Amino acid sequence: KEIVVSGIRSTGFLHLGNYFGAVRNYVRMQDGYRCYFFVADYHSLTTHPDPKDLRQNVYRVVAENIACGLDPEKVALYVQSDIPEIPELYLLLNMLAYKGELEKVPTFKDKVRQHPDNVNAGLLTYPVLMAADILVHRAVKVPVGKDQEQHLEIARNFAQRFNHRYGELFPEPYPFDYGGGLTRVMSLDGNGKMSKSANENATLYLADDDDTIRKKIMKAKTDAGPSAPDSEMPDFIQNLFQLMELVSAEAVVTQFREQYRQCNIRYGDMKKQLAEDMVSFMRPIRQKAAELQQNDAHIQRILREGARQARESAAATLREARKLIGVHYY
Ligand code: AQP
Repeated sequence: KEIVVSGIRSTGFLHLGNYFGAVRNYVRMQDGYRCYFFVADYHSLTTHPDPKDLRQNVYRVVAENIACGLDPEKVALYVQSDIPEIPELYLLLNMLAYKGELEKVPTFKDKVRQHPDNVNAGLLTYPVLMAADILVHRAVKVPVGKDQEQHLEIARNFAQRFNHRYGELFPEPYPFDYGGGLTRVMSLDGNGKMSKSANENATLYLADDDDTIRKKIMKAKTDAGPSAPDSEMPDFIQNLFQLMELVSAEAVVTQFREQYRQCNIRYGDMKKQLAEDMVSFMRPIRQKAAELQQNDAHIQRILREGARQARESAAATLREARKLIGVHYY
């Protein structure tokens, strides 16, 4: 089976962007691939260093993934910090990563803008740790949202450099999505991507209750509507249609698309429909996640078993890497 890796940072509540860009594909891939899915707790420390939130955030990510349909019997579900081979490979890859190229990464530049008082080396070397997460299992497919595309390109560069310098070890990992192209769910206010740490009133969290979902959707950004038939759709309207495609019946989506095309769409009606369908879609996920979060022992068992499987795979890769580099003396 082809090897798949992907991770989610433990930086807060999962939202629809995480679901749409990542978790939905994890669930679809779990039968046909050998999957390693993890909670990226080390990655979260670059921007969320508070120890008091970490544990709960990690447990929540696990519970929400399972509530979305991920089956820990089929995949290795683990926490990044349980696999010491990841930081070891990260160190080795750091020798192949250059300061100049890391400084040019757009997500690094964004973070510098957002947190000018905390431009730590972990932030700069984030793509190196991410490459280690993936290469440690010699994965070929990485289900991620569009925001991770460039990080994957960097991971491929590191794989190539390692292979070139020391000998063939790593296949090149590519981002993966079932649809045509990687997904990007926008924030409901139309400002950038939906994210755990962005405007919470414009982010749909999997944990939001029915009324909160309705309120947020009804406030989503819209405009005066198309002025001419077949006029181009602004990205924030495309976003609403994209969400609708996820949760509403096909006939309903077609009907609103047709209204848009004919310039007689009423966004109030569209949002009401979307809100109700979203509520029905999200309710069982929220309930299941809440139930799972009552049972720490169950989550711990899952994480222990996931770590066991992930370590087996990671240790095999590191044995090979050390051998190729020459780091074995007796
Ligand atoms: N808006 C999105 N659309 C599509 N996919 C998305 N992903 C995140 N946002 C969107 C995908 O979800 C996976 C986990 O990403 P993350 O842990 O980096 O999540 P985040 O929501 O971006 O949260 P943070 O921690 O708050 O990060 P920043 O600092 O970016 O705001 C990935 O596969 C990602 O592509």
